[in-house]
Amino acid sequence: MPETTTKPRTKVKPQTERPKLYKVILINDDFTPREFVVTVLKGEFKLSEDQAHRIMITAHRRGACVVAVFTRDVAETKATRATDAGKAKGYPLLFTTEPEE
Ligand code: NFA
Repeated sequence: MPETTTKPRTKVKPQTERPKLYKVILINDDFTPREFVVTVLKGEFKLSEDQAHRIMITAHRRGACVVAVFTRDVAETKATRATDAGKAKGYPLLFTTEPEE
């Protein structure tokens, strides 16, 4: 009977893990001027005038709107910078972050 030998095998974890993504969410308020919101969206999130305007209007009508998704660090940095841009002008403009499902 031929002997069967088994080679030791090392289980390698597949390199397919992606970082969890976080949404940056624009919150509506009654005070921040529309055009200022558009300017911040263009500057911080590199959106076109058209994209920025759509997101601003969606937040204005529905209360909030997802701006974009990023890794956690990038999402938090951008949300903070965009919120601070409003704060610097005395506006209550707010961007939050939330993990994607
Ligand atoms: N609701 C604000 C206004 O009417 C505009 C706005 C939109 C503010 C989206 C914040 C977020 N001036």
